Amino acid sequence: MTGLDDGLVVLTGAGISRESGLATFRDPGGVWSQVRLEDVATPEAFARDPGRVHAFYNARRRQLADPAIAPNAAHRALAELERVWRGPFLLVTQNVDDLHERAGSVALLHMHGRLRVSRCIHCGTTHGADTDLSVRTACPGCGRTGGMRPDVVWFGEMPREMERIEAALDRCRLFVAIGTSGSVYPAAGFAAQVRGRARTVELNLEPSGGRFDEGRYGPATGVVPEWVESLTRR
Ligand code: BV8
Repeated sequence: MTGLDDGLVVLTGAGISRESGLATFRDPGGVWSQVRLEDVATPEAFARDPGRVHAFYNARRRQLADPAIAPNAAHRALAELERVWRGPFLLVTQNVDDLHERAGSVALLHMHGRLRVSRCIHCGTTHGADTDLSVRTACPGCGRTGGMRPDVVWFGEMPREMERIEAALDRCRLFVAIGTSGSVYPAAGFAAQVRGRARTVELNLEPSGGRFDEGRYGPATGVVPEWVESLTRR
């Protein structure tokens, strides 16, 4: 039985933000049913048509800035779990929204980058991005235009802080995947990577098809607080 002193890694995906009003990617009506990822979420797409890629991310950034979009009970439950956890704790999110940090999570890592940050291709500096980006946006660092991009990880690009993630996976005794379809690697491979050494749990609207020691299914705002409660009331 894992205790509060063991290493814990939490992986989240778009499902945890669904009840905050942000679409998932692969559910019916999701992001990839509206636009092809090859057209907006690869370096090749950005080189081919930067305006189209900027429009895709500008629309998502504007939606995230809507005051109606706020952390939900699942985000808050994970922030509470981090506060009471005594062992090593790391929350790895595939999400580019900022709802985990707004809920109070601190030991948090955005392996696919962040929507509200921009990066200059010319000088490499990163900057807060709360308004639209375009090819005409001048870099606050070097002043050049044409090089500002969303600081997110596109398909074919290296996910962020993989060494830190691998170290946390190596020492964890409990791994929980929340609101992710397990479609995107390397995140989709984490559960198999720790199997046998850590207890693996899936908290999702429905089974993703991945192998876990335990599964709890239903909307994240119900399932995640209940699971946290089951861990912390012992
Ligand atoms: C890379 C950021 C090399 C921008 C995204 C094998 C090994 C390595 C790579 C590959 C491999 N096979 C294929 C690859 C290449 C590729 C890949 O995985 N392709 C897929 C399509 C097959 N991977 C890459 O290119 C990655 N880079 O591999 O570099 C490397 C490898 C290892 C080590 C070093 C280097 C980069 C991938 C990152 C791409 N960027 N997004 C942006 O957001 O626009 S991916 C995108 O998908 C999002 O980040 C999203 O988070 C992610 C995963 O999707 P999910 O979050 O799971 O969302 P989804 O809609 O799929 O599922 C939602 C789930 O929620 C569902 O299960 C649903 O039931 C549930 N749900 C719905 N409502 C609720 C709910 N659950 C609870 N409550 C609810 N209310």
